[in-house]
Amino acid sequence: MAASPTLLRTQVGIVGGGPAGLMLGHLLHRQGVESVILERRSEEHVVERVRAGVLEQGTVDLLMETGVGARLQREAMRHDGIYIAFEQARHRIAMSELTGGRAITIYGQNEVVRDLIDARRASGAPLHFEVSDLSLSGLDGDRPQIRFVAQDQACTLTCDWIAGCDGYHGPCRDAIPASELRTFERAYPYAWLGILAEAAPTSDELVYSLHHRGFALFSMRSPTITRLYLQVAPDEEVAQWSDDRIWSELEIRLSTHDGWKPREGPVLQKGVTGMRSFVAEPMRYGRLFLAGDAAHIVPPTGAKGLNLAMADVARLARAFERFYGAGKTDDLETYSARGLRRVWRAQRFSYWMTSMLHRHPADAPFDRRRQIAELDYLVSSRAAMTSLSENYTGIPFD
Ligand code: FAS
Ligand code: PHB
Repeated sequence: MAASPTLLRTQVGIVGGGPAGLMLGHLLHRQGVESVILERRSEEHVVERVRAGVLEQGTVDLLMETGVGARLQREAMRHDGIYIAFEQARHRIAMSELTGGRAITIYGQNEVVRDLIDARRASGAPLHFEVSDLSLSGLDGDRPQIRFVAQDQACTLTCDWIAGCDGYHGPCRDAIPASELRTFERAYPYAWLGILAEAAPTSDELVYSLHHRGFALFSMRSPTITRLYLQVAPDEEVAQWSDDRIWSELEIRLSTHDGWKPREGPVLQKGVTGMRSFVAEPMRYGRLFLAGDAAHIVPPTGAKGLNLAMADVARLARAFERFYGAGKTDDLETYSARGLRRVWRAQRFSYWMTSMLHRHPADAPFDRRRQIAELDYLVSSRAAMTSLSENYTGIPFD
């Protein structure tokens, strides 16, 4: 490694090449604002990582309006409703009808990431994978710096601003002095075992199911790929679950009296995901702005994580546009407060969906009956279904 670091300069240094970092880089490039994206993992890892699958209306509109929605438009699946199932019966919630036409779109997070990387490459703007030893400094000055190693070369990137889009486990949030940060957390006594299967979906829309053996979710990625989840213990080992055991448990928890059940097929991927709610306040410290999972985590039951990240970077990009375009810092000043209002609304909705649809180990028979009554009320009340629909399809981006 060369003795002296390579010195680099940019307007916005972006840590993290997940959906938040890549989308922010894309929006800034369109505004003529320079940025450098630094990602720790390889391009293959970031693209192949199986995560979100449900896009809110606001996320789809953002991707379309900013020129990275062409493949989505060709390949994604628009869903105007979802099913809620309990006691072996599916109940459809006509979300579009109840929200004046808002819908969800099924398009894998890794497809969004692939489209954004292609756009970044086409723009020629800097995107570095496999960087290491990344650290931040000077956040409370006006020339913050990011030190990192890329291809065995130490580098120092001097920025006007830094965007921490490095997820829950990244270094940016930890760079904020503990005295300046408050965190709020809730861990759930269960996890999700998720599989990707080569099987044509047998339902045209998602099915969220509460069974006395636990939660199950029927989702999809395409006309040939099904995505399914099972509630398991928080410390469950995926090795305990053979494909046969997974399919028989899915059939038990999802099958309905009308004969509906998922079709089996080769399991392409399986993994266990922990469930937590987490919020860091504020979402800004000096010249550092946190966005996406770096600032907040929601349990995936409400399908909000990726969409919150997109809402954050849309708001942050507009704030940078006002700063570089008009020298105004007002939107930068309000970024955190406006972001946290949206985050806590998504936390409330995700907590509600999670508590309503999972078996809690400490549940008493009273809770079981109350849960069924909650679901029965939900699927028989237009007001309740409308409330779920407006939250699930997503509140318009601010
Ligand atoms: P990410 O974690 O995606 O990206 C952060 C990036 O920063 C990573 O690539 C990481 O490698 C990089 N990084 C970390 N440390 C670094 C360092 N020191 N230097 C450089 N780079 C560094 N959300 C939904 O909306 N709908 C769903 O259906 C849904 N399903 C989910 C299913 C699962 C199984 C999981 C785990 C999550 C799901 N989510 C869902 C939530 C998920 O999509 C996240 O919200 C989303 O990935 C957040 O994006 P980012 O904030 O970009 O964080
Ligand atoms: C998914 O398709 O991966 C998915 C769908 C809905 C959720 C979570 C995950 O709530």
